[in-house]
Amino acid sequence: MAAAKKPLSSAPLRILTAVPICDGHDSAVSTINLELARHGLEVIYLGYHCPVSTIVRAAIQEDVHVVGLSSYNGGHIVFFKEVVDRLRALGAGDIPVFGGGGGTITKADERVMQRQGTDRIFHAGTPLNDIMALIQREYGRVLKPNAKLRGDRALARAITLAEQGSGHRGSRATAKRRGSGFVVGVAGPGGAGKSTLIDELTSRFLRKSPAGRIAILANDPSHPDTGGAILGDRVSMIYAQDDRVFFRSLATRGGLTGISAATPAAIEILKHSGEFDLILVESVGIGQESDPFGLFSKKRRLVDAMLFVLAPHYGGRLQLQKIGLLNGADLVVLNKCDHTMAHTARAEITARLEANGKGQRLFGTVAAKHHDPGVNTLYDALAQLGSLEVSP
Ligand code: B12
Ligand SMILES: Nc1nc2c(ncn2[C@@H]2O[C@H](COP(=O)(O)OP(=O)(O)OP(=O)(O)O)[C@@H](O)[C@H]2O)c(=O)[nH]1
Ligand SMILES: [Mg+2]
Repeated sequence: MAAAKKPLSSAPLRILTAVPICDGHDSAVSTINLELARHGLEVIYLGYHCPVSTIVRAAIQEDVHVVGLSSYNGGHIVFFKEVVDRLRALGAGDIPVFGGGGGTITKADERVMQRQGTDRIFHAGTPLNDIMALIQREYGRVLKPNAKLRGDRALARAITLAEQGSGHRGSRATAKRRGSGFVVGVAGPGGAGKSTLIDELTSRFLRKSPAGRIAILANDPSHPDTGGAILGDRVSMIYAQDDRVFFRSLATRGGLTGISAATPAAIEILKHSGEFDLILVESVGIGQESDPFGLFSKKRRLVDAMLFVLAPHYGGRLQLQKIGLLNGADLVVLNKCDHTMAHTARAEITARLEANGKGQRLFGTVAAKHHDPGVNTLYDALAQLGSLEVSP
């Protein structure tokens, strides 16, 4: 089946998909996710076993066109209603909710669910092409400026408008100017552990700044042929599921700089809101020549500090020489120090940084391990750099 081609410049439909709490049936939604991305949609997938609060928070912050739930555990009538009710309670009742669950959701159940606010159910046997065509036809509305939106919803819409290139700055009038908005760019090769590390840093922030808020902008690549994307950083972050975290996934939409063209505006929007003490911006997995945050640019540096993450499999000393960002990074992290190659890697990277003569520190971490002492040391250095609150 040929995937539908979409020009990268048009704003793709964004959908949040998830499997409800106490349900591990994720194979259906995984099929649907791939198909949606093949049809040019941007999919933010939350995984299985998702509580209502996580789904609704994500729908609002990601400013999606629609929420799609895949439910096989038999609790659909109650669960879909709770999602719809909570969206409405938080001023986001205009985000439609639909779903599927094969034979476990009957036509009679659907009628009850529709009365409670669910848009529609895709029943067993519905061809995938029909599902895709209907979603594109029924849910692809243009998301417009809306002065009535408040809080995270207003921030999220401002970022959406920036993605559409309208340059709208959003919640200027409501800016509280509490947080200092220290912006840290996080870059490194694909799979080095950027998202895992950001999640662990988030857990330290939430513990050490009990009243503060943190924002995360996570860039992921769009598919070059279809324009679709599975924006997978959100699902790999556990601590980011907290009301004190504002998390937004951004697809690169054809840009090849390592970040979305809307990222600079999104950073401005978050900074300007005054809501956040710390703003972490993850680039897509990058190569030897990239400079996503403009460290070497004559124009403007996008971030206050840059954290470069490497895993031990970077090649050898020669490859290290070629990574330009090792000259510009404020903090350099060797992650996956649980790997046997880490010992040699640490020595090679230390030598590379010493040759720079800029006093750059190398931090060894195992981001996949909770409470890793290396991540603690890294967080303390980051907090010091950004003058963040550090309660014991
Ligand atoms: C595969 C499967 C499993 C796999 C799951 C693998 C995985 N990672 O997902 C395994 C074997 C692990 C499993 C385990 C269990 N399962 Co099971 N499982 C199934 C099975 C056979 C197929 C479900 C499926 O993936 N279908 C494929 C999808 C693509 O097709 P579809 O379901 O027809 O969906 C269509 C639409 O609804 C739509 N759709 C679906 N979701 C979405 C979402 C969106 C956003 C959209 C747009 C569309 C859409 O897409 C399809 C298009 O035609 C069903 C039986 C059945 N035939 O439905 C039982 C079934 C769902 N399982 C069942 C049960 C009881 C269990 C277990 C509790 C068994 C046990 N005692 O251990 C465990 C629970 C596991 C858990 N942790 O939750 C029951 C549920 C009964 C109920 N709710 O009343 C069923 C119905 C089997 C039965 N008849 O008893 N299961
Ligand atoms: N062994 C080990 N695995 C890790 C560590 N940190 C992360 N991982 C694993 O490495 C894989 C990639 O981690 P991510 O955090 O998604 O990496 P990423 O750099 O964000 O990846 P992209 O966003 O796709 O570029 C995941 O399977 C993690 O669980 C670590 O310290 N040790
Ligand atoms: Mg990532």
